[in-house]
Amino acid sequence: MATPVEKWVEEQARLAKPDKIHWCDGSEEEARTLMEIGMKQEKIGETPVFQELNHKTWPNAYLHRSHPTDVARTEQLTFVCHPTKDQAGPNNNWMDPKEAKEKLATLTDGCMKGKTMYVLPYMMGHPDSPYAKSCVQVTDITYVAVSMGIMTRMSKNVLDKIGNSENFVKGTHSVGDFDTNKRFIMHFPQDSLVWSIGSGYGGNALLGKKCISLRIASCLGQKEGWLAEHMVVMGIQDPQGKITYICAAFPSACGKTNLAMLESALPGYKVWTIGDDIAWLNVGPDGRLYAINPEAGFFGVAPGTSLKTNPNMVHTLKAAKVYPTLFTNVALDLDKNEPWWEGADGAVPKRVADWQGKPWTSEGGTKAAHANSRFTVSLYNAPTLSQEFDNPRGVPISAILMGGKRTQLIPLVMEAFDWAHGVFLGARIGSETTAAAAGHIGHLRRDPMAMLPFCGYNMGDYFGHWLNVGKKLKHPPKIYSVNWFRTDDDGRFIWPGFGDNIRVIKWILDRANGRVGAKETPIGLVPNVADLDLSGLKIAKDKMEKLFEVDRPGWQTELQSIDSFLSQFGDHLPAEIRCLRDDLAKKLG
Ligand code: OXD
Ligand code: MN
Repeated sequence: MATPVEKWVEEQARLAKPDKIHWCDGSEEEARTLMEIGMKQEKIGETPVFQELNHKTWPNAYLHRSHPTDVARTEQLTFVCHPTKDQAGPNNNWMDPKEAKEKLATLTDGCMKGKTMYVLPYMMGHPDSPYAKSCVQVTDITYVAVSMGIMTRMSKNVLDKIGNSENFVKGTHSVGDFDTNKRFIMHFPQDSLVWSIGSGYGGNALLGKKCISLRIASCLGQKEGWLAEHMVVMGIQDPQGKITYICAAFPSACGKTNLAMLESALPGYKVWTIGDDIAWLNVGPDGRLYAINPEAGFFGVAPGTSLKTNPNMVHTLKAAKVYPTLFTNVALDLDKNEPWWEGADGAVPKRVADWQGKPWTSEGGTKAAHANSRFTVSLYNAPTLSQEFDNPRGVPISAILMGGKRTQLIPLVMEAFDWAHGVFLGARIGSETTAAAAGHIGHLRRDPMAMLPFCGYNMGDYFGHWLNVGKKLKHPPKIYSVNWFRTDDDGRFIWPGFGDNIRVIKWILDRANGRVGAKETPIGLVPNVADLDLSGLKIAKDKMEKLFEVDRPGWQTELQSIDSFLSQFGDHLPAEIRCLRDDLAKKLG
């Protein structure tokens, strides 16, 4: 008798009509075979799917050049198909599930003719974790199969674990013919299903990532009483050797990966990485909030990564202990056959091919690497990997940081008065947009908890769910708004960021341990500048103070912008959030 997984795979194959079906086991050996196929047989246009890089200097590294129209998440083509539009909320594109499935079935019909269908059984989370989810994806490109091997815990054991159960999250994926008019990333929370066609880009095609671990998981979390969040999870070891765990939510390309493996500028502090993008947060038996990272790899932005900005990532990329390391849409140093990007270490190479393989010079006014070029690498290669990474119970969280890229107004750090106020801080997070999603760059967009593109249901209800989770916590973590990106009158960043962010984190740990006080302002609790460890930093006192001043007229304008954003959620916006908003208005006068 066929198992539910086998039946589902048969159904997918009947529709997509592949020549062959290959069940993956996630092994290193299998990855090598898939890389060979990607280098020798499979092509996107005229370009092989993989190209071997210089393994003397970049062990086990490969270059992937995507279809030129397929370089970022396409939010306009991403849908969440709940039975009603209201359930999806104004934060999601919505299509009736029946209509969506008919559309996708037409596009999928025969889309794998002449190709192999790879079946990927994988876990999000450690297989022994009570919080993990069993998943199965089908795909028709080696790039996705290998990337999923890096990013998840893929193994045939998952099939045994699922056994005769219907309880697994399904992902059906095909690159189709990369036609943007036939590209859709559709989510069906009721069926625990993601159906994606027409794109091979990470966030659109590695379905375990944004689609399942955030959009589908957020819906599961709402039902089951937990939170799926766009957050870093990290441990900070203090000079006494005590490790405190925190989470941090930032929109895409705001430095989450750098933060997750930061090299401390303060002596005696050390960061241990658990995750750089996604956290699943559950209320533990002791009433504390526990975090796991459901992923097993990094899918990070390459440009700007160097020994100066993120030495631990450079070491990770060269470690090659586990699985291949993939570089997508970076430039190529033609003399050395090495990956290159703007902001990489060393001088600009003499002969460079850009991300599309075209000859490039620095005089041409274009970037050699795509602004959203990426690396995909196993977390097990990271020298900063936390010993708790594989702990099935996760780690207890003492503080949650939330922030965005704001060049004005928002203080460097500010503590919420309590959990509910923290939810309000998170609900109004805004960020100047980056290259991780297709569209304009540099506009302010509200991005609550950095989840706007990833919350799989009405965000008004999501704020309510956050409030409810808080009520179940006996020891809720403190919530902080942070902003590393304030600029001065000349447009220069005031705060050095990167390894110096540990100074802000130290204050947060000091707060958690009751070692320092804070100043109450209408917007939240800010540090007394004297309590921040600024040793060795040269920032003028007036500039430092500017980082914490409350600019009332600026906040009045901000409040209007927050109001117009939150008003779209209508009755779904919890009364508690409305009260907190009115409170803020009153305090600002
Ligand atoms: C990502 C993103 O890829 O947020 O992590 O876009
Ligand atoms: Mn992300």
